[in-house]
Amino acid sequence: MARSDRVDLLAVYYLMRLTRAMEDRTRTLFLQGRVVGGVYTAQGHEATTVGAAMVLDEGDYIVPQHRDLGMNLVRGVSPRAVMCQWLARENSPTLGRDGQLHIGDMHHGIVPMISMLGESLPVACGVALTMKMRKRSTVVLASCGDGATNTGAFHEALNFASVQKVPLVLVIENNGYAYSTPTYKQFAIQDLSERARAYGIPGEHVDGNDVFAVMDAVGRAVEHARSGQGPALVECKTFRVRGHSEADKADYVPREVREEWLAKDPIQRLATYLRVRHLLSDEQESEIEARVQAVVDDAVRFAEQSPAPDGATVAEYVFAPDGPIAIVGEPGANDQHYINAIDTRVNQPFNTVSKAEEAVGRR
Ligand SMILES: Cc1ncc(C[n+]2csc(CCOP(=O)(O)OP(=O)(O)O)c2C)c(N)n1
Repeated sequence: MARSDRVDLLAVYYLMRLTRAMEDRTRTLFLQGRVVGGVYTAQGHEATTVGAAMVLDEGDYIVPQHRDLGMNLVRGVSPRAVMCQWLARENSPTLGRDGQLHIGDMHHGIVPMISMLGESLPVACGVALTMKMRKRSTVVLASCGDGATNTGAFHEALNFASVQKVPLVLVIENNGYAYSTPTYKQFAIQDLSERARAYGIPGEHVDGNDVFAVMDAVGRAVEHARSGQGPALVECKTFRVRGHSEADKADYVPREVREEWLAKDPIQRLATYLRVRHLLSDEQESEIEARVQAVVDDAVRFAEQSPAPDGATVAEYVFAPDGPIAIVGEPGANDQHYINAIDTRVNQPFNTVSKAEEAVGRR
């Protein structure tokens, strides 16, 4: 049975629509001057971001990137939290210190992204290695854009993951551009999935605007990783309908390319599929529409009623007051092995369950 046969398609449809509606509303707020920073959307990616996360199990981890609102929503991050993040309010996950999706939530299995492209991937390998060493059947799903696949960290991560056979699934969201650089100026191969062969791991590419193709391919990769066979890669070919950010008009995208992709809108495609098969009635469509709007309205209202952070505390929570790594003694005064100089708190054996983990339970 294909993986997509096992998911609730109306839930998928709702989450894809919610993802788009959240971003649409933020664009409006941005134009009204109510958003503090930039707005980075992923209109057009919804089948990839929602579809990929839908096939995970509850205890799995994701390591999402800057356009992965859909993944965050599937994993249970609340629209209120996201809106507070975008409007830089104090009760956002980063306490109003970051206006983007640089958020993590270990209770929902979300490892926060690193802003430097590609750098999250070795971290994802580390999480996957930990799961393997703890003999968990947990899978780690990491994502990155086409541009990020050209960083050294991407290649080091895939090589490491392959050699160590860690349970990592890498989803490449190939939307044709890294900011304004088209893929043909980034790499000389047709499909990024080809890169998997260089590391001896399975790789396939799918239409990233077809949520069924995404769920089935990522589902296969997840099963491969969960069964102990090591990492797998899925390239989802999609299109970023808006600019890199709202400050970018994306006039480097040829009109015919844009039109071709607009005709393949992932939400419309799923709606048509559901309609033709009588899986989505007019009444259900209206209910979903109303629910999406109510959730977005509630998130905006909640965020706007939330206070901005107090300027006097701006440096708090930015630097660790008592970081895990301590310098022992004066330089040169206390010669010892590097490993011994590292505070014992970060030097626990792998099978030790930390306090944070106890709090989260099974993870
Ligand atoms: C190492 C690094 N270089 C540049 C940037 C600035 N930057 C952020 S997103 C982005 C575009 C990334 O393109 P891609 O990886 O294809 O992902 P997309 O934004 O298209 O989803 C750039 C250049 C960065 N964050 N990190």
